[in-house]
Amino acid sequence: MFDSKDFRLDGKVALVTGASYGIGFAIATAFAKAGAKICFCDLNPEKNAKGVEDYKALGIDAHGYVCNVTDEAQVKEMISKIEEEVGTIDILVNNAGIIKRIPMTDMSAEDFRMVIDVDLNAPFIVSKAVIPGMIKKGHGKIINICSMMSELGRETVSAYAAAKGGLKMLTKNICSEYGSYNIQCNGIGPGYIATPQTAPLREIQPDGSRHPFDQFITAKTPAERWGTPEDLQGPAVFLASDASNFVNGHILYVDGGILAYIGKQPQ
Ligand code: NAP
Ligand code: GCO
Repeated sequence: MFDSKDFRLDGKVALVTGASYGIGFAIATAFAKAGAKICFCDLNPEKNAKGVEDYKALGIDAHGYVCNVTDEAQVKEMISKIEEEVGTIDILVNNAGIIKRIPMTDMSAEDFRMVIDVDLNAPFIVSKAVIPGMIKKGHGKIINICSMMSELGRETVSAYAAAKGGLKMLTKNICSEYGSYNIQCNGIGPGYIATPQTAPLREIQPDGSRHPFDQFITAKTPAERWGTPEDLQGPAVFLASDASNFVNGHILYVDGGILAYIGKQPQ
C-alpha cells in the first residue's frame, strides 16, 4: 500500500563523498531535509570546514571528514570513525569526481590513471568498505554519480568517459552481487549541471559572448538550460528511500532530455 512516508529517510545514516559544495552538497542537503544524518568527505580541509559551516547555516548538523577516497586505508579509517561517531551507514553516494579535458593523444598515462582512480576505483573502494555493514543491517542503498559520458563520448574526455562508463557497469555488478542482501545500487546520470566542475565550459568570452560550449549545451538540451545541483535532489532522495526498494542496477538520467534528443536540425 502506498505511503508517502516511504520517501522519508528518518534516522538513516548517509555518507556523500565530495560534498562540501556542488552536486554532493545539494544531495546531502536533500537527504537531511528527508530526515537522514549526514556525513560527507572531501580532500581539502579548508573547503571541508567551510562545508560544515554551510550545512550549519541551513540548520544541518553534518559530520565532515577529510579523506582521499582513492586511498583504501584512509577510507577504512573514515568508515570506522563514522560507525563510532554516527552509526553504520545505510546510504552511500559515490559523488566525488574529477575531470581532465585533454585531447587523448596529448594526455599522459598518469593523468588518465588519476581520473580512473578518483571516478572509478574510489567508488569500488568506498562501496567495498560499507557493504559489510549494510549486510549486517539487512539493507543498504548505494548511488553512484555517473554522467552523460556513461553513454556518450566527446573530444578531450577519454579518461572521464572510460571511468563513468565503468561506473555504470560497477553499479550493475554491485546490484547483481549484493541484491540478495537487500542492497540496492543505482546510478544517477546528471546532464550538464552548473557547478565548479563545468565552470570553464560556461566562461563568458573576451568579446562578451557566451562560451560556444554553453550555447551548444542549451541547444542540445530539450529543457534549453543547464541543470542545477537542486535538479538532482528529488531523484537522489527517491533512490535512497524505501520508495525505490525494487529499483536495482538502474541508471536514472537526470539530463533535461539530452539523451532522448537527436539535436536541432541546421536552420
Ligand atoms: P565539483 O564541483 O568539482 O566537486 C567535486 C567534489 O569531489 C569536491 O567536493 C572535491 O573535493 C571532491 N573530490 C575530488 N577528488 C576527491 C578525492 N580524491 N577524495 C575526496 N573527495 C574528492 O563536482 P560536481 O560538478 O559537483 O560533480 C560531482 C559529481 O557529479 C562528480 O562525480 C562528477 O563527475 C559528476 N557529474 C557532474 C556533472 C556536472 O555537469 N557538473 C555532470 C555529470 C556528472 P575538494 O574540493 O576537496 O577537492
Ligand atoms: C564535459 C563535462 C561533462 C559533465 C557531465 C555530463 O567536459 O563534457 O564536464 O563530462 O561534467 O559529466 O554528464
